Amino acid sequence: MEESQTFSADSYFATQLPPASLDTDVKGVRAFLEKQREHGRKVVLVTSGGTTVPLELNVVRFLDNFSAGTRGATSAEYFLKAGYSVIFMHRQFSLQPFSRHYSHSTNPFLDFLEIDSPPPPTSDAPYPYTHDPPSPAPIQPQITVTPTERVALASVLRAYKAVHEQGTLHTLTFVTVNDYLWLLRAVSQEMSVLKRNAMYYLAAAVSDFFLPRQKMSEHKIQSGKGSLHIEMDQVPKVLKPMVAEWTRDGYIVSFKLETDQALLIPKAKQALERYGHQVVIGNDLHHRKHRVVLVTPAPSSPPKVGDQAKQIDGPVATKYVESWIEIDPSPPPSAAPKEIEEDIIDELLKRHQAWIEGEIIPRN
Ligand code: 9Z3
Repeated sequence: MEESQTFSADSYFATQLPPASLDTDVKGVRAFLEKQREHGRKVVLVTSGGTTVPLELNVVRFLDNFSAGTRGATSAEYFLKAGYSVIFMHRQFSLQPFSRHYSHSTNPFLDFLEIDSPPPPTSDAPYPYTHDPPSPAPIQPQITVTPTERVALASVLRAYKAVHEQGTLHTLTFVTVNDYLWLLRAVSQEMSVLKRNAMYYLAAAVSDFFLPRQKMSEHKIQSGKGSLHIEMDQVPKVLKPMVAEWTRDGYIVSFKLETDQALLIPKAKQALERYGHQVVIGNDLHHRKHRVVLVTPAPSSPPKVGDQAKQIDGPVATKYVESWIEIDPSPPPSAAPKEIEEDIIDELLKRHQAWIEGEIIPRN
């Protein structure tokens, strides 16, 4: 096997092929953005779901990344509710805004439907005539929603229809980490015309390792040779060119996933230090639905007394601020259902507005 190499973003895009749908996707994004600019809307790119890493060119097997797409799909709904337009770039078949309430196994949709009309006669049903029966009139079944589900479903449906009518949601799909990287670069570059009115909310779970196409077996890997050894290369850290080249003045929020909570703050600080973007949201796997931490470079003046935020020291002279967002992990059954994304988006909207108004000075 060839030596593993370190890909820069430039060498990656010079050697790996773009997905076949890239040009069409870019045209769709451009048209969408034009419309949003006419209406003066802010736009957020939400990435969601996990990327795959194929092991063969004619792919039979692949490595996958954990993520159901709940964070991305839920967040997209709260951005839409706040008046943002959303480019929702997600792993094919992962959760999507609105339909997420009733898809996969979370809330089996068919269980909430009832058929009110009588069933059509079956072939062995007794027939009242001696002559040949006329062909039966087509029966129009009446389908209704279970009464207990109507209020919730109507509210989701109303929001879904309004978003479609306003044309504020544009959906793109990826499967592999290669699709994701090409799309991320292209969409970021298109969105850069919005300057500070653009936000990038990178919630997708992206593989750190991949197999360059030059090293992939063309056909299905055979099992005859015993154990399988694969050496993967590192996926380039695209946040760096995204901040420095692809986006102009955009507000970039990345997520850091760890399984050891003690690593969240140091890893978040390290990412801000390396890439120079605006926010890292740290979440640990097992508590991600009710506890996250927003880490940002400290403003030039220290946080005001009474601020929830706590100033923390960075590795060099830079100071960082950590703000924890938590919701009750086991609320009483009588409490209104609460999603942590509502509070995350609420906080980000304020910070993005301050960024637009120039209260936050870029560090680079
Ligand atoms: C996240 O951390 C997301 O919050 C989750 C959401 C994937 C945990 P679900 O889709 O889960 O609701 O089931 N996303 C970022 C994960 C990631 O790949 N981060 C990279 C890293 O941690 C940096 S960009 O190194």
